[in-house]
Amino acid sequence: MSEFEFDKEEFKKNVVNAVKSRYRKTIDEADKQQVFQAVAYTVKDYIIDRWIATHKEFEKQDAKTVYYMSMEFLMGRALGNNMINLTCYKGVKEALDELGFDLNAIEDEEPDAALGNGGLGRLAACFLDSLSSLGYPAYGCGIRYRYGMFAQKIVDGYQKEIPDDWLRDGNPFEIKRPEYAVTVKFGGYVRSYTDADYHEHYVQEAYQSVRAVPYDLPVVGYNNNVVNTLRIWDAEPIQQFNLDEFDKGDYQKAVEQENLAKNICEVLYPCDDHYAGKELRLKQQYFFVSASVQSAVAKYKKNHDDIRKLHEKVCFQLNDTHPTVTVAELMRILMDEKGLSWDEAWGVTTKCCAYTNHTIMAEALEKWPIDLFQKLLPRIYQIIEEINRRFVNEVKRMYPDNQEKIAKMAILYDGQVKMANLAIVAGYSVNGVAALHTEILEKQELKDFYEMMPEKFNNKTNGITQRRFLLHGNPLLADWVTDKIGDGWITDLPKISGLVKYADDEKSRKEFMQIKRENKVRLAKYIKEHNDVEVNPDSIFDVQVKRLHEYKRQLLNILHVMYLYNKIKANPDMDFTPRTFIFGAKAAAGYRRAKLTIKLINSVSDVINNDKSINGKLKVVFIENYRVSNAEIIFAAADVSEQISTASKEASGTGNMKFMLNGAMTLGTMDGANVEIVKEVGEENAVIFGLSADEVIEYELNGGYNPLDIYNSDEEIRRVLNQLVDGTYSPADHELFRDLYNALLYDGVADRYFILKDFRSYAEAQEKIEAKYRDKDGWAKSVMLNTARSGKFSSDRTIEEYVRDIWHLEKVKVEL
Ligand code: 26V
Repeated sequence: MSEFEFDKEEFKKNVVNAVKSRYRKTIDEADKQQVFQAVAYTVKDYIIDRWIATHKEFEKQDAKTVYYMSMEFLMGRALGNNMINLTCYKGVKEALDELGFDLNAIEDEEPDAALGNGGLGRLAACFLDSLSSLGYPAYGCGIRYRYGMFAQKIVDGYQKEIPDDWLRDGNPFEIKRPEYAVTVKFGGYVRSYTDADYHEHYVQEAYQSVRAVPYDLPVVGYNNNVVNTLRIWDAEPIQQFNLDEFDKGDYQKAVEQENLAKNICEVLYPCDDHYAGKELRLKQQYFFVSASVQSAVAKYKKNHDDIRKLHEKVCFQLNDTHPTVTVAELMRILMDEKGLSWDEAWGVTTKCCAYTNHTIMAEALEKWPIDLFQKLLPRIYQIIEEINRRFVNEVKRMYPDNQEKIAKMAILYDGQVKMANLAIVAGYSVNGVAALHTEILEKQELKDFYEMMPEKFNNKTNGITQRRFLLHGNPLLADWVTDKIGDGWITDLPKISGLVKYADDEKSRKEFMQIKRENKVRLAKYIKEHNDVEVNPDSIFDVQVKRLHEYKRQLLNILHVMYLYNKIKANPDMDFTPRTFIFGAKAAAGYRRAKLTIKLINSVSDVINNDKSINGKLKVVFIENYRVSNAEIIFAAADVSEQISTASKEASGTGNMKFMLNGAMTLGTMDGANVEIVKEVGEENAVIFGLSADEVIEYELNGGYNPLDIYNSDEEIRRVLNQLVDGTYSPADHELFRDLYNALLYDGVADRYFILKDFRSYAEAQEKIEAKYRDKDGWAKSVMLNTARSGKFSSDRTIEEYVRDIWHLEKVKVEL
């Protein structure tokens, strides 16, 4: 493929002109934000031609398209990634240098598009990058939240949530497409009648409606001219102020429609752990699903007559249960608007929809109270009722007199609409996101469904895009890799195994570790600027960054830090390799225990970082406002990747893969994709500890275990626990951390996440890490092999598997 020919002089001219026409300023008068905007608009001009050409090509080839339906897309910043994928990053860097600007500083002017919480949202973003880079036709369908994931401030050790007004300065890459706006209806009731031909008709009456207006964002493929679309929907009132209705005295209705529109896209729910029957969330789900399905059907109808063949050109992938109303909305459109019979509509729908499960945590499974659901979506509810009636009959036929099967599998049960059951019944594919996770779905969580319809189940182990997380995030290592093995790895990550042979070469090991050190210096600088803490780049950078959850066990990590600190205090001369423990995590605003864990980490950090007597052997840093942009810097600098979830709870994890790619060693449990990572890299190049998933599940079936046995018999653990409540880390209020103490020892199910049970095994694993690190050559070899054997974990591989087994798309070639 021909590299895009970047004309530096012309680029400079365009940027200078953009600053002039947008801000009436010369380039030397412009501030960094203005230069960012000018550069972004200039880059967008390169994208536009490719975007148009891509869609011409899709139409010409009449290509099948996947619609990736997701409440979350955690895109991060766009400028750097777009330049990388256009292959003009270095050219732009030079151009800006010559204009007197530092590209890194200009990139820092862009707010993250944080339209997601964590793993599920970032996976969606990596998938879009891979779809474009592989040349597959795709739309991401989501919501244009006015406020994304909150910005986190740490005040007195506590998390404070600040609204993330990410659109304040405008989004240079988006295009509003009012010509594709559609109407979405809520509430009212369903009137039915039979026409002269004895056809039943259903009409929603007395509803409220909003106008769904799409904004399109380009998703640029790597060096292939392909540009797909992330289509995010905004809600506007149908009429700004309806004088007509006002005149009729229907003032209230006009105001209600305006409020409905204002509320729907206001915020991303900043939680990913706990289902709560929030009406607004259901409104959000139906809003973006209805708009997306309507626009997909309209697009299909433009070039095709027979709606009965929709599945030949369209596939909806449901990213978790959140967009599951897709099923009923498509049935509604096919029957009520296109006149298909139930059986015809069902035939099409069940060939169009596929579902991905991302969690087995029972609290996260979506179920809506029937009355709420029915009131908000009366026609959709009717359709779900009928789907349920037919499915329950089928279950009764297969398992006569088996009430338990119905209790577990029915879509409507116990006054609730169970979204996972609907997705499984109507979807033609159900996939988990790592081998272990899929196995647990089949054998435990979804066992009954698996027995009834095994052909639907399959695994798609997650992946990440190497273009953001190595090429953009770690330019030093990326250049070094390319130097050694060529640049094939950028579009074919398994080629990175060409590095294996360099792991035995002393000079290469030195180079690799020198790059790691420079990346540690870069992170140390970031920490100094943001936390005002000095960290030693020659210490082990031991990192846990991810959402804060009890099951992810940040508490295990910090308890172990407290334990180490006790040891060093007791024996100041002990042989100890200096360590920097780095945390980054947002907690859901209403998740008290998670927020208290953040406070604990910061309190421990305060005590330890200020204790001169330990000579800087230990440092603890909590990085504020963890997000995609600083994640790139953090992964590049890590020595140790903490993946310490209670086995069976982490469906896959994707941070684990980003660390591996950047040459960090995994310290983890046999959970999620860690299992596959260890298999690729070899047991000798990772450190594994703790209970297995089977053991955890076995304990759980027996109601847990008794942590007091450990507390009573292990003096060191007891000391650490007592320090939670004796004021060591909270001198002003000894009771501050009582809740954590109680959760570990006394709560209903005490130590539900097996922290004390795994503590000793974790502490030993940490000793192994230290021993390995001391063997400089051995360590360098191991972490190089981590990079070299990360090939499997590219989202390009994941997408190829989705295409092969579920979506059946053709690649499209775009020439300019
Ligand atoms: C669930 C809920 C429940 C209702 C409230 C809002 C909300 C928002 C998101 C979710 C889904 C959480 C599931 C999730 O993020 N799973 C993560 O998915 C990653 C990608 O597959 C995977 O790597 C992580 O292991 C898994 O925790």
